[in-house]
Order: sequence, then C-alpha cells, then structure tokens
Amino acid sequence: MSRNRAASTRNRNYSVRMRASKQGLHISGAEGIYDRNDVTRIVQAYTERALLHEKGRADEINMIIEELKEKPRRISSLPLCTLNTRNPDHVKKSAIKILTSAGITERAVEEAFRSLNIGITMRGAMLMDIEGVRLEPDLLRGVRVTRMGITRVAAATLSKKLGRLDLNNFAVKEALILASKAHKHPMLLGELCISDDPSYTTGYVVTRKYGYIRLPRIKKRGIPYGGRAFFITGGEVKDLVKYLQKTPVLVNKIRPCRGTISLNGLFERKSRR
Ligand code: WAQ
Ligand code: MG
Repeated sequence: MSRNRAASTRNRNYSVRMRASKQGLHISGAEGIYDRNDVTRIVQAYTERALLHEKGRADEINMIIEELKEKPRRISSLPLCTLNTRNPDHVKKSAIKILTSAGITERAVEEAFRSLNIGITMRGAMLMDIEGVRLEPDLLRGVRVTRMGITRVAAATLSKKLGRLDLNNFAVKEALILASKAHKHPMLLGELCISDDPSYTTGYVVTRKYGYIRLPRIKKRGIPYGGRAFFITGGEVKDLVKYLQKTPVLVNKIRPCRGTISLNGLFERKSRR
C-alpha cells in the first residue's frame, strides 16, 4: 500500500444509525460516529438493544453504515443539571420560566407542550419561532438530528460524571449528545423534549445560558408519546435543517454535570457569576 493510501484509510469515520420497529411502529433508535475498527462491534450492540427494548422485540431493524466524507466537527457537551420538579404542572411552569428567559414567548412554550401532548409522535423535531409558529418543512415528520457521536475518551468521562449522579444510561447520554450538536447552531434559542418511552418520565429543556436541564416527572408513567421542539430565530431554516441532518459532529469535551437543584438555585448561580 502506498503511503498516501495508508494515510487516507486511517481514522475513517462512519456514521452508524439504527432504527427498530415492531408491526410498523417505532420502538427504538440509536446512532453514533465510530472509527472503522469499531463498526462491527457497534452493529452487534445496536442489534442487541433493538431486540431487548422494553417496548417489545423488534421485528424489523434498519441499520445504516455510512462512511463520512467530511471530518466531524469537534464540540463540547452542554453543561447538565437536574431540576427538582415534582409533577407535570411544576415542570411546565419551570420550563416556561427557563425558556422565556431566553427570549421565547410563553405562548410558544405553551404551544410546544400542547403539540407534544396530543398523542401523535413525530419522527423528528418541530421547529418553532419565538411566537410558536411552526417552521419545519415537513410538519408530519419533523426534522431529524443525525450524524452525531462522542469520542471514546469523552464517552468514558461522561459515563464517569453521570455515574456519580446515578444517571449513566443511554437516554441521558444520547439526548445530551443530540442537544449538544443542535445547540451549537446559532439559530437555536431553546429546546423542549419529552421521551416517547412510556416509562421514561424525565424530559429536559435547553437554553444557551443554562445548558441542558433535566426535568423529572414531565409526564405520567405509561404515556407512550413524546417529542421535541426546537425554538429558533433569525436565519435560513434550510441551512439549519441541513446542519441538523447532515453535518457530522463529535462531542470530545465534557462540561460539568451537576446534581439536583431548584429553579432559584439555577437562576441565582448564574447571576452571581
Ligand atoms: N432528531 C430529532 N428528533 C428526534 C430524534 C432525532 N434524532 N429522535 C427522537 N426525536 C423526537 C421524536 O419525536 C421522539 O418521539 C422524541 O424526540 C423523543 O425521543 O436527561 O428518550 O428518543 O434523563 O424517546 C430525555 C433524557 C430522553 C432526559 C429523551 O427521547 C434525561 C428520549 P426519545
Ligand atoms: Mg424513545
């Protein structure tokens, strides 16, 4: 092999994406960006996950393994904390306070909660302007954030930090990676997310200033739908969608992961800085 060829085959990154369904209904998904040498191991791990999911064993598993032509952009994760929210009502009030502090209107946040609670689960995220007007090109499907991952070293650091908080699970790690990619885009002001897993009752909101804020008891146990809303401002939606869907991004640095705090604690901590 010539030296050039050797160099070009080294460190090739692959996007590996998995989607599992049962009788046509979505059960689980996972994705990451991996070194070529890790791809087979990951395909096996994803397959096992799809076959073991709490929503039932998949009868169809789709896997995409795609060599990335572009070098992934390296980013740091959003800082993480958990709010001491008690019930869905308390969550909503807190989410409104946090998101309106970033310039999003209360009406838009109300509209996002309403849309995420009507029982239709979209595959991707809604895009809303600060007034709550929907801007995504496909209103049924939404926009999927894809082609993101985390380096091995950062993944180990993240697992350690989350482990101390007893939070070292796929749901937290994958949501944090997704949100960290999305919120690197200058058009994003905030996000609201509710899991579609019936037993996963913790959601989150994001703002640039406060980072990734987990919201326990955002929904009652047993509710099988959820969704995501990105609040956006100024700029070309087309370019944003392209970034969210196509630009490969790797988290390679982990910002602080904090335990449970109150809303006042969140606001005070920042204003003291
Ligand atoms: N891009 C955009 N939207 C997505 C994507 C994606 N890649 N994947 C899922 N969604 C949308 C879709 O509407 C889902 O129904 C909804 O988000 C929720 O997805 O720190 O598990 O994968 O403990 O169910 C939050 C973790 C977990 C909170 C969120 O989301 C924490 C979760 P799920
Ligand atoms: Mg889910």
